[in-house]
Amino acid sequence: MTELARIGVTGLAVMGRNLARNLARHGHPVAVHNRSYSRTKELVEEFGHEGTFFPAETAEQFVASLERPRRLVIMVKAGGPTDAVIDEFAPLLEPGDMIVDGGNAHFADTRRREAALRERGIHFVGAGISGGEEGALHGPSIMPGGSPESYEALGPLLEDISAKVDGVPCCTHVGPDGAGHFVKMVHNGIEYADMQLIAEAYDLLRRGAGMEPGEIAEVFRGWNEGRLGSYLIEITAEVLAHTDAATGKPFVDVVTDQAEQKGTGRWTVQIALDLGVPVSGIAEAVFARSLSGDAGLRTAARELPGPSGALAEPAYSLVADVEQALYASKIVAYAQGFNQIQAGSAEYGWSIDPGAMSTIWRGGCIIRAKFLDRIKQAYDAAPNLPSLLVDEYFLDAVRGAQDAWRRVVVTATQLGIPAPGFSSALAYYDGLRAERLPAALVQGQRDFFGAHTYRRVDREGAFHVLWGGDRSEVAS
Ligand code: NBP
Repeated sequence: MTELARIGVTGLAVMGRNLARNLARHGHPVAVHNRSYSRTKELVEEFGHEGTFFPAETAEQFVASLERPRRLVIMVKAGGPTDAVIDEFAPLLEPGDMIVDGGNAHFADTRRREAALRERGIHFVGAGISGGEEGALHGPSIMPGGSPESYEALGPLLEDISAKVDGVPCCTHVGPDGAGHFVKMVHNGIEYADMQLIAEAYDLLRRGAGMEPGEIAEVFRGWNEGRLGSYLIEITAEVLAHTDAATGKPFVDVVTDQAEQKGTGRWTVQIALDLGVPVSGIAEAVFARSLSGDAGLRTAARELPGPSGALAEPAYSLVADVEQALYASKIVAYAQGFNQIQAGSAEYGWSIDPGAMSTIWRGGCIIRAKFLDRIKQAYDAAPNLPSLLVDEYFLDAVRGAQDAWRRVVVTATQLGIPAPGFSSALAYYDGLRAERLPAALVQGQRDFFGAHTYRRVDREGAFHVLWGGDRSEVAS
């Protein structure tokens, strides 16, 4: 009997190529295919010795080289190319076969594709994959959606090639249809928030405390040994310590200060608006990137008056305060992201286990961090936790951090250093804990101009004041 491939990967740019190599290195015979055959050839020529590859020039050859039920992974550019590849391969497949989309698809597209392929008996699995190029090769965090049945056939393979932390794979079945891509989207949103908070911490230490990038790198190295320990803190230290070879200047000083984005952060905020979940940390991060990128507006506004941005004396005590502010704001960003996952899960009936998500984010992915263990513990203790902020550990952490957090926001404001992540996180926190919010006044305004009615604190029902008349209250 001819040997067949256990799984196939089509789309062999950086991600697909490394994922295929990862599968082969784990002893899984893998079929490989790409629109332009040159990539397929290159992969096999360069890395053929790493395992068993079945190079295919055509879609038909590719499908024919897969054992049944077929497992076919698509790793192409998200959007139109994914649909084009599905249209090409679906007619060649049989009921029971599985298509995995490992690209960064919008979860709504995944829902649409899953429903259409389900009609034809084909399982469509939208799988979020995080960790970039290196993760795909050495072990990413994998967030697969789709049917539980398809996970039975795919799960062991995906878990095998995923990152492991304490022997636990960073891959689990997230939930049906688009659940995997939804969770990957929120993961990326949290990544945006995390990066923005770190950038604000750097800005405060650089401009506020007057520290040099090399010194700040050392601070980040120290933080990485503590509760903030994470991939993003670790690489921040590396970037800050790097010197530009051409000029001898700190690398961070020769890079244009205009952050780019590919869209997953924006999606997270758009969907959060639809779900009515405040993810202000993620939103501020997306807006901060947009502001940084609007060169024309920034040039036009350069002369706006404000403080100079430096403390009178170098203030090394700011370092400890910023660490506290960073930790507290990070907790808020994650709390908001997990609330969005819970809201999405309720909206679409996905039954996502938030504790399991923190488990699979502990390794492989960009937001891997020590404190994800704490998040797991929090959801294990209370699966329906309304907010991470009310978990005992995080409550204690924020209680301990908040004086410093408030000082940092005040200092940033006084120095004219923008800290939208730190300050919006604090505003969210204060909003949550307020006994009375000014929303009562907003309800009054809405009733005044639009007769939108309001509810009372002391009686059931909806009411309206006859604002244009004698201002008596009527039940509506
Ligand atoms: P790209 O997103 O750069 O896509 C390039 C691949 O798509 C090539 O294989 C290309 O084939 C193929 N392709 C295109 Br473009 N249009 C096609 C079409 N109409 N039909 C068939 N194939 C088509 O690759 P990537 O950076 O490896 O990312 C792959 C997926 O993984 C994306 O969805 C990405 O968002 C996601 N992702 C990337 C990262 C990362 O760090 N890069 C991390 C996590 C997820 P060709 O060779 O013939 O042009």
